[in-house]
Amino acid sequence: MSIQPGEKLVFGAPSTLSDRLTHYCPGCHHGIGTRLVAEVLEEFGCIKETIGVASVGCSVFTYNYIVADWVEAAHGRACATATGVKRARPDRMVFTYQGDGDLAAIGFNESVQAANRGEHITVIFVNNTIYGMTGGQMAPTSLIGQKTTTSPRGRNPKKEGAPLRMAELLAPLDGVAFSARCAMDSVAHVNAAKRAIRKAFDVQRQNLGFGFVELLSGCPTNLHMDPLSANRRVREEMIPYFPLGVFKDVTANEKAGA
Ligand SMILES: Cc1ncc(C[n+]2csc(CCOP(=O)(O)OP(=O)(O)O)c2C)c(N)n1
Ligand code: SF4
Repeated sequence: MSIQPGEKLVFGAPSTLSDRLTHYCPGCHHGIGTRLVAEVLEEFGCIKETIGVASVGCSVFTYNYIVADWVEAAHGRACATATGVKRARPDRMVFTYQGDGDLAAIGFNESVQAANRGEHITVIFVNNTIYGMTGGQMAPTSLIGQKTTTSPRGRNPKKEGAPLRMAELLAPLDGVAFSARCAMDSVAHVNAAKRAIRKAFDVQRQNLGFGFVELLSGCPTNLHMDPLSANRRVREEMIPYFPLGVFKDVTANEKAGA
């Protein structure tokens, strides 16, 4: 939108985002995650050298919004696809943007193996504790007692195990340079999420290894909540189980050891 005489732009969209309206439901945090990635790529001035790998899930249309080059991966295979892309074009900034069904269920093996190999890719993992696109099935991250279409009596840890904490699970692997969990339910948390995303791209720029950011998110549609309640759920139910923080940062270790 052009600025008229006498008007001052106080909050604009990054040049790395297209003008298209998003398909995300009202109150979905995918829009915030998409914007944060776009802002970081704009700040790094590397959008023309960036290749995104789209996963399968509500996040897939991110390729319509961030104006990088994109490759579409099969469901769960984003880290494997990104491995090939980065190895073929090590001069490119390569990232995946994946949901919890995609990364932690069908793609669990590909994700862990890529992290363990220390692939120089950045992985943005949107954890909304449910399969969004397909109508609300249980994910590996669904909370204990959470009712979904495939756990109508609530997730039972004796049958389905405890929810996976991916940021902590990946952090000890040698190939991982950065692993953090953030949330998108408040301005302070969104700002922290942006710092973590910047760091996860920065370790790739420095060829230090695998960069991972988990973003706790709401899915009002499949949780059958209004946007405010879904936001509150992140704070009151998700964060107590999925603590926020940086679980590994090799650059911090280097500084501490220097
Ligand atoms: C091989 C394969 N199996 C299953 C599906 C169906 N499917 C599409 S999206 C999806 C789950 C998406 O959930 P999630 O990754 O949590 O992302 P969200 O939609 O919540 O962002 C599934 C199971 C598929 N497309 N391909
Ligand atoms: S179904 Fe859920 S994850 Fe998908 S766009 Fe809607 S709110 Fe977001």
